[in-house]
Amino acid sequence: MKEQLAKIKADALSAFERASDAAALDALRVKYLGKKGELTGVLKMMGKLSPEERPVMGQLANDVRAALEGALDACSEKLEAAALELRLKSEAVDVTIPGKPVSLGHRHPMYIALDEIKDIFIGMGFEVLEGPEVELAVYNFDKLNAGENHPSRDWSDTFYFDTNSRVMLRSQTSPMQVRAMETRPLPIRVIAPGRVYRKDEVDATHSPMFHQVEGLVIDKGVTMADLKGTLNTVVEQLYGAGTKTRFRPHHFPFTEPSCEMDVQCHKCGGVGCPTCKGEGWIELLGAGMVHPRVLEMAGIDSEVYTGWAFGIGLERTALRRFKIADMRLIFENDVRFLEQF
Ligand code: 2NL
Repeated sequence: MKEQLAKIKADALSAFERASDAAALDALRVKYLGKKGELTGVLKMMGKLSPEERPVMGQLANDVRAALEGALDACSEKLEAAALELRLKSEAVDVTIPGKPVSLGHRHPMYIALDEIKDIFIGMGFEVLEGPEVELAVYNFDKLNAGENHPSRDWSDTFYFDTNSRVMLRSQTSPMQVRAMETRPLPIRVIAPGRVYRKDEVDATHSPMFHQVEGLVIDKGVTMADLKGTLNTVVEQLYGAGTKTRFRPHHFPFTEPSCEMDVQCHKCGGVGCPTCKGEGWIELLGAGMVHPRVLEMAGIDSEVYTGWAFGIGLERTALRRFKIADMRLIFENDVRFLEQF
């Protein structure tokens, strides 16, 4: 029996050492120490021993059990440590592997042009105003001195929401400036960029939705000289120092007098070329002195205050700035086109 116990101990210890994982080790535990295990099998034979031998064998059997249990624990710890090591190795993140390139978008060419214009005006102390694209005709037309029968009110020119022609998609960003005149303390220096809508057929130079920047200055003693001086400064910043401009008389219902401003063609320097259609000049914007009636309707005393205003179409500016031939490219959002800017 003593030999049996010694053999069990030796077999078990070497088997434990060789166990490759926790499941195998557990199977060995059952094999040697379990209820039907080898050690239990030997203990069951204790009854056949003499009373003198029994405690000696009992002690020996207990020693073997303790040795096996100790060895089991040690092997189990070893296996766990090895398994952890393996996991750490296999799950390790190689921080030196180069990352996947992220393709960053960028600003739309027209917003690049808009941001340049904004920067120039902000630099001169103007504030930027934004507001609703769905407007009341009162703000889009009436308060801007466009009379009941003004052609721009036609259903063929304007997108209305109701049959009474009260609610519409704004056709210019001036409604925001009217709100500024009604609510803000004077003096006022603002620009209002944004989308505007007119019922135009789509072609290379027209779109029923386009972008406009309007500007408005109101203060005591403001004259046409301020209009010209400010707009000339803007043009020099946009197109370079020394760029020539000219002002032609024009008509808008909301300004009096009104004008259009041309810049000398940057391509031919004013001689005449395809870019300026032989004119030597390129039309840039419309402007004028705010009509006294527009001031009065906004609650401003036109005997004390005067102002000037302008409006410029952004798409046309961007087309020229980036030498784009067709306005439709601006709105199609084809990345092959947009990525060029
Ligand atoms: C153009 C012409 C213009 C204005 C817009 C304006 C706004 C107020 C009062 C008076 Cl609140 N005028 N805006 C003035 C002159 C011309 O736009 O050709 N736009 C594309």
